[in-house]
Amino acid sequence: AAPHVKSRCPQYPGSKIKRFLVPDDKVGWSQSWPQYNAVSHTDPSVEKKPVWADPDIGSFSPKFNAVDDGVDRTSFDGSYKMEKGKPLNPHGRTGVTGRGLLGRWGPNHAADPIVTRWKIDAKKAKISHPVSKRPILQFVAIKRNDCGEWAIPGGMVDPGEQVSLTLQREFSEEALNSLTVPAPERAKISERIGKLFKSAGFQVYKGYVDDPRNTDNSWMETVAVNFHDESGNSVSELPLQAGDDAGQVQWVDVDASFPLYANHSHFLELVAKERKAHW
Ligand code: RP5
Ligand code: MG
Ligand code: MG
Repeated sequence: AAPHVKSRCPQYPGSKIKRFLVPDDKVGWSQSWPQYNAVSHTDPSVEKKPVWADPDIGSFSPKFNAVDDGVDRTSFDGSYKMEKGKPLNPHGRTGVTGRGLLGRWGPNHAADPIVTRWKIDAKKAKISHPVSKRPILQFVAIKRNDCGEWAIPGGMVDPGEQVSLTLQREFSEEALNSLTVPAPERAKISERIGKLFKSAGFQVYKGYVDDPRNTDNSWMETVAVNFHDESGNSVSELPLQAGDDAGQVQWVDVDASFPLYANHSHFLELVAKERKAHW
């Protein structure tokens, strides 16, 4: 696999921290590099000991590479190594040690709902791309409040939570603003999207996320699932409204040139391939 890139972004998000620069050929832990001097950083929001974060190592020794007290500390990449009691990022060096903005030591599990429909014209005919000649997919994208980048409306899996529920809950919170709409409306929303999310969906990706928050000891992993509204009459008809950690929400054309957060673009490429859509 290509070495992670966003996980080595020069400036650590939400801070003034500059990562220790890691060249491509020094990413892998198997490359000995005595001069490596990563910057230690754990964000104050994590040090405050919120419910979603682990305590500091030392006072805390969870079962790594296992499901521990409802928290999934296993990695999709297999067994990860430990160094001085801390998990080692399976994709290599990042230039930062500690947890940065992430709550968990080791893998931080998320789920990414990719909700799609076909782009149609006024007569409801599918629109094809002039160059690729393939029909254009659209997906529900949110603009993240933390960094201003467009992204899939994903979120963290709560301890003990089924991933299928995380997918639906995060979509409802970020793209339909379920946390603040009045109760009767919320019921209508959950009925409508419940049908779409109960359908099998296409599992697009399962594994490491090249997320800018990753460190040598903490990293993101996700399960990305595509829920496709083929007829355009389920979610397509719901009014989108940004909520929680999303500042904006809209249907965006699936296209290689649209920049997205972390490696979300890769997930959309896989969706486009599966649906034989334009990329
Ligand atoms: C990304 O962070 C995942 O792919 C997912 O979209 C997201 C989860 O983090 P939050 O949105 O909860 O910050 O790595
Ligand atoms: Mg969320
Ligand atoms: Mg989110």
